[in-house]
Amino acid sequence: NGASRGSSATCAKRVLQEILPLPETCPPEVLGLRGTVYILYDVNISEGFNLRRDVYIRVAVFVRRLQRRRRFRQVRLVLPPWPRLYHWHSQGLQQAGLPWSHFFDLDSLRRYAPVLDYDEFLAEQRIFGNPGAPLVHVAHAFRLQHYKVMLEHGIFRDKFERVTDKPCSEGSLSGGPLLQQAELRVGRFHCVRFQGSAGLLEKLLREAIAEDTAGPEDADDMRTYALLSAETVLHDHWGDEHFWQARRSMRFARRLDQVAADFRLHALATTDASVGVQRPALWELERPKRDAKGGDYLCAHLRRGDFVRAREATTPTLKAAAQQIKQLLRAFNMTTVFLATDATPYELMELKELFYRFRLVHFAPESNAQRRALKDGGVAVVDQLVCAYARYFVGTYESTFTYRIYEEREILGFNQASTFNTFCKALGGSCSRNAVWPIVW
Ligand code: GFB
Repeated sequence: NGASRGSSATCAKRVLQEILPLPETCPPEVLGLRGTVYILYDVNISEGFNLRRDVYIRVAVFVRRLQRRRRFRQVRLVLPPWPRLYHWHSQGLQQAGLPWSHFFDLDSLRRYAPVLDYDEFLAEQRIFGNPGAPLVHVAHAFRLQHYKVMLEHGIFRDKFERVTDKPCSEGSLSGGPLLQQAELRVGRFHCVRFQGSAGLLEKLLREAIAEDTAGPEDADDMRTYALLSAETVLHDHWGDEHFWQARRSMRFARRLDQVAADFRLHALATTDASVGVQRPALWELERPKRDAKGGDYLCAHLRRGDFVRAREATTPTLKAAAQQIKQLLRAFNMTTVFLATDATPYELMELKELFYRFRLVHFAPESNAQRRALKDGGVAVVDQLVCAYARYFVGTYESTFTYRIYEEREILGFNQASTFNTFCKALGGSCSRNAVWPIVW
């Protein structure tokens, strides 16, 4: 009913003026949203920030490919609000339900894959939705689960199946807290045993679409699907050029970049020009290089917290870590170490005492206002950015936080020897090192 739902000009104007949400509706075809398939996804609540970044890449590469299919030309990937993560300890900060724009440059992400922050998704739904019922209908939600036995006759096969032999409900938080969003109403909820790479999700979605589509007249309706526990899904091809394009598009929010750049300037006398890193404004224009020099400091990412207990065999003591850092500083004729760590204030004090002849620099927000603005997740990003520009980097064994810094330095153009380094449990011992996964252009 075009008359009651508004003219195309009015709708388009309203969208452009960004006066959403409106208590009025516009038909989806007016906005070019006809046939749009929204894919929501979520990650198990226990997973940390940096594994979540990797899960994003798996899904973004999949969705970008999916766009090539006629049925999915209008696909949109909805970014799940960041729940308060287990590692974000600070009290008195609003750290639940953060948008992706708090951490990442969405324009940059969007030049790789058609993503929407959750509030943008809601706004899009409201434009053509039913004004009296501000609920979003999720046609199918799939909670992905691992198979109990992965190998069949010794072979790993990509496969999935809906679980019918056990009860399956939305009730629990496992699968992530996405479905706790007040606006979402799930039509059909399924538990699905899933094993394989993201590409297999296309089959899962097509099956669901076929179940929902009664005839050609509603084939073009807009629909929303949710994938829960998306960390179950593997990369289609880990580490190939598509992985790296998606990774390069994950530029941090400019605000965070600026805080890190200011800190590098004031605390470490380092500018982009002095470190030999001049990034083009658009990630697509970046070109391979290996001549980044880095600031006159070493960065160490020293993971503490749960690693001290859960990974005792590979995590160095504070003393052993300090010995290794000092050995590196001497070897590279440097005097300054920037320490990125989730150590407690008490551990930090202990560390400072261990560096009495060297300069130990650590980032902490300069004011309460800055702490409130950055939040724990933003402070961690600043740490990663400062490490990314160091002359030499050493990180923690099997920490995804460390791995994301490796990747950042690969993009910035450092030589591999200055990047892929790992703390050992003790100085001088032989130990397992993190994998070396160089950038592919
Ligand atoms: O990012 P993440 O998954 O890395 O989780 P791992 C660690 C979190 O701890 C970060 C904080 O997201 C930060 O919130 N953190 C760690 C730091 N290092 C630093 C640092 O240098 N600076 C700041 N500011 N914050 C995973 C865990 O950790 O390891 C899982 O998420 C599990 O729960 C797994 O324990 C084994 O990969 O290091």
